[in-house]
Amino acid sequence: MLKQEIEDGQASLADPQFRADVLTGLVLAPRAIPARWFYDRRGSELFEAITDLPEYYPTRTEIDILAACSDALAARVPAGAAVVEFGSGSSTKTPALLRAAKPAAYVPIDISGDFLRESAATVARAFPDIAVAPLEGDFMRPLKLPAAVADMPKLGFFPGSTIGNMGAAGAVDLLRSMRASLGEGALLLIGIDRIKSPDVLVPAYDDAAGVTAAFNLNLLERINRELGGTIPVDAFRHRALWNDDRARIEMHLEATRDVAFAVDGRPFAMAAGETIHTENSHKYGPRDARLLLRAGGWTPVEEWTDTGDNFALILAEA
Ligand code: AVJ
Repeated sequence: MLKQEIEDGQASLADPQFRADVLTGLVLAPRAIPARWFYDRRGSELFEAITDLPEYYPTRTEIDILAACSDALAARVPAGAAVVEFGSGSSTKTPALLRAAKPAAYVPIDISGDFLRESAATVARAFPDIAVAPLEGDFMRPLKLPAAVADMPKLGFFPGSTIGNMGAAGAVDLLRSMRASLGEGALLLIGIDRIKSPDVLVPAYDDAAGVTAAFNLNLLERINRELGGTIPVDAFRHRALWNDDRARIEMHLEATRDVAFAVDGRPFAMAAGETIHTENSHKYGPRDARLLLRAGGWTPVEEWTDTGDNFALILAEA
């Protein structure tokens, strides 16, 4: 087989949506690729490493809040409930929630089937009294929950401020489809990162050890691996900046010299200083967050924060 045929063969194994998003994103002005494509195996490992960084406060702050509010939360959750986790990934925050909410069932939802089955099995072993019913799918759209939980009260769980990756319109759409999946009267516990000083925010996305830089640059490696790309990764650098007008951290990949490369056989050129926009992480003030929830069809009922008000866990009702 010719080298090109082998490469074409590999390229054709890639997710067609990934290829489409990269090929269209590289010709947008400004260039942009959706953040969801960070999470191949290597990207997921790098994200786990980010959550342990001293500068990356959200994960540890949210876990502390969850531990501190567990009695108050338990008092709000009806008996015999089903916890439905959107984008469960490696389910790191799940044990703290399950200990507090003591549900009858747990439904982790994730797009990555491998990850999903692994973490569902881990949770099932640790909580033998809870029925675990994993659901493989894209939670951006309304989903039909497993029949076994149909008649149980629902508690949706959407931690990590993942909603911050979306702009206002996308976040409202997502909240509405969660409401459609969970039904009238359901509860939703959602983690939302607060607006705070750029002196805290920027280092959280541009750490001294360079893990976030590696996470961002891995997107280019993934394009090279899966889409037959020839991007010179060493000609790019990680940039993280606070966009105060839009209340968001932005991550970009900046070309440090003029570069020419191919992806899937198509040629691209970038001048030194040009960027590819790879992620937005929107932050919300207390009222902003509640307004967002209301726009998405959810009524806030209680919220918990850390002493520094760095991060919020909000409980809302459909
Ligand atoms: C997983 C989207 C919540 O925005 O803080 C962390 C992703 N990117 N460091 C975030 C991320 C760079 C993270 N979310």
